[in-house]
Amino acid sequence: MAVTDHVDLPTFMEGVKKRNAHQPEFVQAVQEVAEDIFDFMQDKEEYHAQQILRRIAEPDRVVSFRVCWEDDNGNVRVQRGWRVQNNNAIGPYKGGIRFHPSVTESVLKFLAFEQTFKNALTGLPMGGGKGGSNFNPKGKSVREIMRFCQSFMTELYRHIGADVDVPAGDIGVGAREIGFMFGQYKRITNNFTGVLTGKGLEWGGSLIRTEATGYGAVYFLANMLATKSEDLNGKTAVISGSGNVATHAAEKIVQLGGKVVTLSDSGGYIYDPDGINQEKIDWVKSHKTHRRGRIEEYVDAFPGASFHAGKTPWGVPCDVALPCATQNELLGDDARLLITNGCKAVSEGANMPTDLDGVHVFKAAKILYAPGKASNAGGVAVSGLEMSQNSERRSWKEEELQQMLKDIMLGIHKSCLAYGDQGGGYVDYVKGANIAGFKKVADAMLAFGVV
Ligand code: NDP
Ligand code: 2IT
Repeated sequence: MAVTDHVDLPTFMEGVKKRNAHQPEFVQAVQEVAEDIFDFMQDKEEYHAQQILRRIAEPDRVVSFRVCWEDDNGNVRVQRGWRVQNNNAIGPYKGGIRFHPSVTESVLKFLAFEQTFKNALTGLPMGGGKGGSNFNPKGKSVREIMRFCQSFMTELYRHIGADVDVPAGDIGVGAREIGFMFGQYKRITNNFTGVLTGKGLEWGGSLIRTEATGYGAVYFLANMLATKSEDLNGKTAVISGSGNVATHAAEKIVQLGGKVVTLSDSGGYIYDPDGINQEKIDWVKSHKTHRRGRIEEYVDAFPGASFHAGKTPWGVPCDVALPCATQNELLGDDARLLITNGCKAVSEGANMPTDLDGVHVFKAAKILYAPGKASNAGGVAVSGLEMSQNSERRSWKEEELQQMLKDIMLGIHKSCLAYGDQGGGYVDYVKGANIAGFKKVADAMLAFGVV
């Protein structure tokens, strides 16, 4: 094969920026991956010649559509919906749906790009996709949410399928919304098929899917600590968010003997010096999901705690930290503060919660730092197991699934070690995850030729 002129990293990124003007989250996600992949590709002519990274960083397609719905007062409302199908080299597109006013094409493109590597890391046959809308579920009635979900699916159904693209939940989309969307899909197509994951247990869902992301992030954290002959027993944990991922991460930390002292939402964080035990976690789950309340009301229920309006929890001293809310919620200064306060390990439950400056701070300090694409992969992994169960038309037992989740998280940890071990007791988990995820997708793409 002829040796081509290789573009260098800055030139590559210039092109990404130019082609994706005004999409800062997408550019950020590509930059974080490209920093490691350019190193790795140095002596791999075929990846350069076949423009593999350039191709992975160009979604297969982005579908954008109008979503109209009527609110309870009879007003017509108009939202924008998207499905980004990033890459299906190793399996059908797979990834969640997010409903949040901050959703843009840039956010969904970054999430679909990250999902491509994450899904490869699970070892299951899933490509990368993501979808969503700038619809804000806060303050909406359940019937409004139902009408929105039905309208969203009335367009989305043309683009998905059990062997084509299988969406799931993400911020603002849980079992209830998946139910409304599945109901509409089935109504339009007359097909009862595993077209979504995160379904209810009565209609094709999998045990432990709800818990899987948070539990998996803590298993990954425990795997990292084990490399230093440490565990979670007696460790203090700072967690952000108070949704699905945050509450289940908190639950697993408590089960493994740790003490969780913070949770948060977009209004601020609560600090509970006595520890957020299972009873308090159950209160938060019910408060946030059924009553759709705010985290600040925690201090009324548990007066030993304090609420810090408009702040993130990274200044609270801890041994381990788990950002589990949203992207770019942990900045460079937060990372420096965590390290100054003695934080030893960070496991990302959210997608890209640490900004590029923060990532560089964690890497330079050589702490145990797991990027979301490795540590939060437990959720999509159990989604993959839900797909297998749907194909087999049967349900596996909880113990089997718990063990599979643990094994998959351990497998991802091993892959990170294989490509991220820097010697001298330091593992660069970002590099390990990026290379291991990239390699699998890249090798599949090479097999397919220029398509
Ligand atoms: P939920 O909707 O259940 O909870 C989201 C939490 O994050 C809420 O506490 C919410 O606070 C907070 N949050 C959302 N947006 C913002 C924002 N812009 N600023 C501050 N806080 C915010 O979502 P999940 O728990 O499912 O998702 C959390 C993260 O985990 C996301 O990054 C998601 O992509 C990622 N993830 C989720 C997986 C899953 O299986 N669900 C799998 C892998 C990753 P508020 O109530 O105020 O909005
Ligand atoms: O970011 C993620 O991995 C998810 N929101 C879960 C995706 C899925 O298909 O289960």
